[in-house]
Amino acid sequence: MKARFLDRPHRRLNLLTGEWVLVSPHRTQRPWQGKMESLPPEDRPSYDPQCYLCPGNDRAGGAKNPAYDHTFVFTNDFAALTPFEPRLLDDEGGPPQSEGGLLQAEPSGGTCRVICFSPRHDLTLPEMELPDIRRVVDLWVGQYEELSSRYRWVQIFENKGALMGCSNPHPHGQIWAGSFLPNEPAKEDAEQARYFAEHGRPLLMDYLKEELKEGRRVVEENEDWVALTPWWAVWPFELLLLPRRALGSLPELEDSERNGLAEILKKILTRYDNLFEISFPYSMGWHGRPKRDFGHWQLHAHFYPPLLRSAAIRKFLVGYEMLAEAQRDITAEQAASRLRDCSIVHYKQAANERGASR
Ligand code: H2U
Ligand code: ZN
Repeated sequence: MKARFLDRPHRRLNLLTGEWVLVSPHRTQRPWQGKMESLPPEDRPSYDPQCYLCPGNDRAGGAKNPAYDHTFVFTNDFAALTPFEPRLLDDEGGPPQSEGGLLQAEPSGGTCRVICFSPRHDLTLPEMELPDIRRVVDLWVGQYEELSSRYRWVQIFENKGALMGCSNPHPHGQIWAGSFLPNEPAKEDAEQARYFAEHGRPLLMDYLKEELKEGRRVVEENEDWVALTPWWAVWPFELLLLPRRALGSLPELEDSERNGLAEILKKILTRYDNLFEISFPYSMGWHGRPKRDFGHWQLHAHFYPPLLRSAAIRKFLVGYEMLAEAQRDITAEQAASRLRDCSIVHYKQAANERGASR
């Protein structure tokens, strides 16, 4: 690809969604007098009596958490998806239909769960020990296994940081499982199926091969996994995490691949935290094959962090992005290089070690 072309405004195609993104490489040099995010305090106690996720504490609605030692899962007390009630449809004679048929609705059943990664209120994934991150991986696998036998789409995700709307700093994620295929995976399914029909190979496997050949967007890799800033990234430091081998969903991961996943997670999330020396906010989630016979679908995880130039300046998806199309300010290559420059030793651990050696 010609370098000078990529220095000027251009568009890139998102292979997974079929949508274009506008890239404006030099826009980050503009002056900034807009919103500066205030930073949450970094020092948290290992147990917070007010936290609704800490072991032994009360939750809203009267439930009480057990004194858990590692991970803990419960059904969300304010679930966005609730079990399907066929009786409701029978009583009302099916979903409402407007006279001209333009106002459509369909039933949606499901369940929502909250998954606590650790009993420790003060930790985040990158600060946890590898065996404890592996426990989170196993929890994701087990939950996916159970819920995917009952639901069409199981969305495992983590909202991290107040900036992403996370209500509590206690390390946790969520699962929303529902009877329908939501918009984002539906787009990814269509694009992956189309490519597979044309080429007979999974789209993301061919894409990964190309990325590994070029190398510029690869941030971290090990024997089983590769983390890269995708060619079409929209969020400033977006990452796509891919297994090296063609596989569709989390339960297909071998034992060694689960260990490798824990290891690469610790590294990329440490790089994230080290970038601005803060607990880096993001939304991340797994996209696994929605049906067992979908050979075109490659398992992957997305990481969408909102921060752009510092711990205090975030990217807003507004204006042009809402009304026309997604746009980004630094290139995916610049972002990858910034992340590669970050240490894989967490800044808090480095500070502790400096303190201890004094
Ligand atoms: P966040 O990941 O966005 O912080 O969400 C935490 C979830 O925890 C949120 O979906 C649930 C909220 O509904 N919750 C409970 O299930 N019980 C509680 O007592 C408080 C919060
Ligand atoms: Zn807590």
